[in-house]
Amino acid sequence: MNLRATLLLAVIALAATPVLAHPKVVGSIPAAGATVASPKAISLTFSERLFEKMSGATLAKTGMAAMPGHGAGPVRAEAALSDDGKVMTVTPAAALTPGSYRLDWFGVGGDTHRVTGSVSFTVR
Ligand SMILES: [Cu+2]
Repeated sequence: MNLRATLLLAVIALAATPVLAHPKVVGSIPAAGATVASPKAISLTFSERLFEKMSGATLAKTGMAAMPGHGAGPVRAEAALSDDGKVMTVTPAAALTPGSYRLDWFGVGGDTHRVTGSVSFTVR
C-alpha cells in the first residue's frame, strides 16, 4: 500500500469515528435544572441505543428546598429501557416529595464503553 492510500484510509477511519460516539442524553423529562410538580417517572432520551443489561440509573435526593443536604439520601426507583433502547424510564417506588434530586445514569452503547452522566431537578 502506498502512502497516498494509507492516508486515504486514515481519513476514512476518522470520518467514521462519530458513528461510535458515546451515548449522551439528548432530552429529559423533567429537563435538567427544572422545577416541577412531583413526577411519576423520569425519562431520559439517548442519542443512541443502550444495552439493557449494562445500563441503568440510581436516584438520590440531594436536599430539601432551600436546605441543601438536609434530608439527602438514595431514593428507591426502578429503571427500564424502551424497546428501541433509546429511552430510559426511571420510576420511583413512592411519590417524590419536595426537594432537589439527582439521577445518575450509566449506559453502554455501540462502542461498548460504559458512559455515565447525571440530571438534576427540583420537585416543588
Ligand atoms: Cu467509547
